[in-house]
Amino acid sequence: MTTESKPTTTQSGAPVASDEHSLTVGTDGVAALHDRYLVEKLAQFNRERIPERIVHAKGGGAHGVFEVTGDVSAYTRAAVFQPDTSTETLQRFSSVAGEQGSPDTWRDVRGFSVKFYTTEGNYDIVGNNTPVFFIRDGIKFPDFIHSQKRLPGSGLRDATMQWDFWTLSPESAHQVTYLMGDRGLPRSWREMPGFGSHTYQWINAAGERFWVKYHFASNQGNVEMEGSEAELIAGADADYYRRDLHDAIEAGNFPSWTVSVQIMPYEEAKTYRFNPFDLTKVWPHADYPLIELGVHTLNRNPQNFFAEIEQAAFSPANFVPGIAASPDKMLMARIFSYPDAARYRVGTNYAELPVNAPHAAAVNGYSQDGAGRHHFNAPEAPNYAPNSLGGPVADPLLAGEGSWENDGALLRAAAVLRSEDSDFGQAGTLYRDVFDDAAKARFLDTITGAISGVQRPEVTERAIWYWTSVDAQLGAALRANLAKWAEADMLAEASAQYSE
Ligand code: HDE
Repeated sequence: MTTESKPTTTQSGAPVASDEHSLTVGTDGVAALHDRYLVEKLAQFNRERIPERIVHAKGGGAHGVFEVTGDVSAYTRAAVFQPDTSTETLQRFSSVAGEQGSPDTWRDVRGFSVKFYTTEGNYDIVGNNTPVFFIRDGIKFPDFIHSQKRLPGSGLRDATMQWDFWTLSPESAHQVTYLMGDRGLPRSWREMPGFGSHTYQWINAAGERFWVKYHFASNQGNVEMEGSEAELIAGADADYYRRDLHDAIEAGNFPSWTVSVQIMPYEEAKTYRFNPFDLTKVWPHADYPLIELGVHTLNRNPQNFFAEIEQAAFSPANFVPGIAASPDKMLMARIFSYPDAARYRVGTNYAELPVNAPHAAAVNGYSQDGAGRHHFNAPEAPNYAPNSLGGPVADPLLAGEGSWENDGALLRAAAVLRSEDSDFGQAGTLYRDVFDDAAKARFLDTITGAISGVQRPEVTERAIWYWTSVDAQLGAALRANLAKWAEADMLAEASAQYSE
């Protein structure tokens, strides 16, 4: 031990004798079970991992600040969004389908989660780098994810099941167009946008309600990479995005996003030409222009990745007064799912961890005990409500919850279709009007490559129908391209056999 070093101790603080030699009978004898430090060291090691997130397992993140630059006080009373407010934040980026060690640059949607440590409690926006999603009812989510992850038998990912699910779920077309387009391969997390994706409700100080969508525009610009480059990087540096974010922040090059909202008056949702709560649709900016809200900047790397990023629990259920849910079935399923996942993955009292607890608001309540509990009220505080002992009191005015009218029988059915509720319409617009010619060509190559892996002809045929429904010319080009690729494959196979 040098004079500067502190003595190594057990977890209970007592000095230990050695980190090199276990206690044995003689130099080559059996190990003693009562070497409590050896036992502690191995047992702790066995428990270092917590279950990885079932989706969005691979990610990274940083701390930051959100500064309000606009004035949306007419639409929400939320303290975090009032003029000139500045709020501490945590952001996590992620890939969806890959596991913890998967390469960052595999084609995928990217997660975009922001936790705002507001004075009224923590508010989380848990979104993606795309404004829409693959499905519109949460009951389909486990099936969708199964189809994108691995076959239960071989443990391999499988193009046949991916396309089987997508083409039997045509509401996926808009999001699959994003995924197979350039948006599926951002050059870095810094150079991609973020979206809250769902429609949320805002409530102002007078109790008036609005529908809102969040947009985070990268101030680094939107930059993507080509498929061939992404594949090379996947092999050379699996942590490419994580490293990029860490190094940029370490160098003082702080990435930022300009945050805007689209706002729909409450009543307009009832008669808008498509269901404005459908997560497979975007709201045209011509109808609902972007209104600037603020700037989000990431400026501090985590000191401990596990404590601050792996154990971070984001949840669309974390609302604050003046911000609420909307009648989107996906959002409702998520409001259940995220805290449930955190209780399983991190533990019953996950919300007490420094990264998850509020930083600018107090926690007063009646929940108690459970594994790992360390926050508790004074012994004289009552642990039940109502009480006459001065315990905390629930206050609906303070809570500022949202609301909407609902009427109808309890049933299982899709929402009633409106005039522009087609599954393929917005996907076609994205392909035709947003992609330029070069992007269209890359897109065709990407879907041809992906569908070439399908092993069942009826699924391939359905995939051609799916893209024909998005755009007839695209469907025809896909059919021709698939035939060309198959022929090239057959020729390559034949020449390989000939040379054997
Ligand atoms: Fe998630 N999602 N999700 N998701 N999601 C999770 O939460 C789920 C959906 C998103 O950085 C899980 O703690 C359901 C849409 C992000 O830690 C889980 C449904 C959007 C992250 C879960 C959806 C997302 C997650 C995995 C359908 C964008 C990473 C473990 C109703 C708008 C958060 C966990 C982070 C993570 C469930 C759909 C984004 C299982 C049931 C739509 C960014 O709870």
